[in-house]
Amino acid sequence: MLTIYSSDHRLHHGVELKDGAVSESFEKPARAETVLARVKAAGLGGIIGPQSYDRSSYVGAHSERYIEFLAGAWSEWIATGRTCQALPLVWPVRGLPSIEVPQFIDGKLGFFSMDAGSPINAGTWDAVSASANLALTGIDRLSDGTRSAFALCRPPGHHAGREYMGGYCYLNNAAIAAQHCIARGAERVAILDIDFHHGNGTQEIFYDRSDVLFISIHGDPAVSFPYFSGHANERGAGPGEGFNLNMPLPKGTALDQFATALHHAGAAIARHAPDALIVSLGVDTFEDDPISHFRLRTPDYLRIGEVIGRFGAPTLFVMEGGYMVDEIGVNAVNVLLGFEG
Ligand code: SP5
Ligand code: ZN
Repeated sequence: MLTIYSSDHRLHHGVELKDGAVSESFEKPARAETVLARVKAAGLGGIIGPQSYDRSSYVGAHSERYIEFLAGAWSEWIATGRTCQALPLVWPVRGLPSIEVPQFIDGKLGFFSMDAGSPINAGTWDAVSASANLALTGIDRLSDGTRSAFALCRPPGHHAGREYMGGYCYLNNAAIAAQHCIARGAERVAILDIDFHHGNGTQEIFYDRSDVLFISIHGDPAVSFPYFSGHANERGAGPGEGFNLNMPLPKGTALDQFATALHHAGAAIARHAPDALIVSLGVDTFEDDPISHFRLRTPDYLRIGEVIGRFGAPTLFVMEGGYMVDEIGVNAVNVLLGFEG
C-alpha cells in the first residue's frame, strides 16, 4: 500500500490545557514519526510526498471565511504583540440574538473553534495545509485506479467542522478528500470513522447530503469527548436523512463489540455502493491510550483491517488520533496490513 507523508507536520507542535496547566499536547510530532518508522519497518510499500493544491480545494468541506481565518490567524495574533501560542478562550452560547464574526483575533478564535484543543502557532497553517494535501493526493491516486492508499495525516482532521477547529484538528482531511472525490465525478463516497472519538466535524459537513455516507464508531458521547454529538439518533437531515450512522459504544469496549459495530457499518457501506471508501483511522481505541476508554489490543487491529478489506471498496486511510506514541505505529500499520490480507 502506498503511503503519503510530509515532514511539514513538524511545523505544528501545540500546547494543551490539562489539569489546570499548560503542557505539551498529546497530539505531538513524534506520533507521525512513529507511524512512518513502522510503515518502513513493516515494508508496507512506497512512500511519496504530497502534490500541491490550491486552498480553494479546501472550500466545500469548509467555508471560504474559515480558510481565510486559519491561514491568517498567526499573523493577526503576533500583530497584537504576543508570541505565545494562540488559544481560544471565549465562545458564543445558545440563545444569542445574532452572532457575527468579531474583528479582533481573540474573538475570531472563539467564533471559529469548538474548544481550546487546537492552538495556533507559527507553523500551524503550513502543517495543516500539508496534512490536507496528503489526503487530497491519496484520493487522487484512488481516482487513478489504485486500490488503496494511506495518508499519514498530522494534524488530524475529523473534529474540524465547516467553520471550526477543535480537538487537535484544523482542516478536515477526510472531508476535504471526500468533497474532492465528488468534485472529480464520483457519485457516492462513504466515510467510516473508527477513531475513539465521534467525528463531529465530518458529520456536520455532510449531515444534509445523501452522496456522502458518514459512519462513526466511537465512545458514547454521554461520557466521552466531544460530548455534544455522536448519539445514535443523529441520522442526517433533509436529503441526508439516513446517510449518517452513529454507533456509540460504552467505556471498556473490546474487539467483540467493536467488530459487531464494524459489521453493521459494512452492511450500510454495501447498500451505499460507494465509488470510494475513506477510513478515518484513529488508534486511540487502544487499551493503553492515555485519553480514551476502549480496550482494543495490538493484534485486534489486524482483524479490523481484514474486515474493512472485505468491504471491497477502493479505500483511502486517513490518519486521525492515537496518543500512546510507542504503540500507534504498530497499531495503525496493523490495520493496513490486515486490509491487504
Ligand atoms: C483527533 C482526536 O483524537 N482528538 C481528540 C481530542 C480530545 N480532546 C480532549 C482531551 C481530554 C484529555 N483528558 C485528559 C485525561 C488524562 N487522563
Ligand atoms: Zn480521537
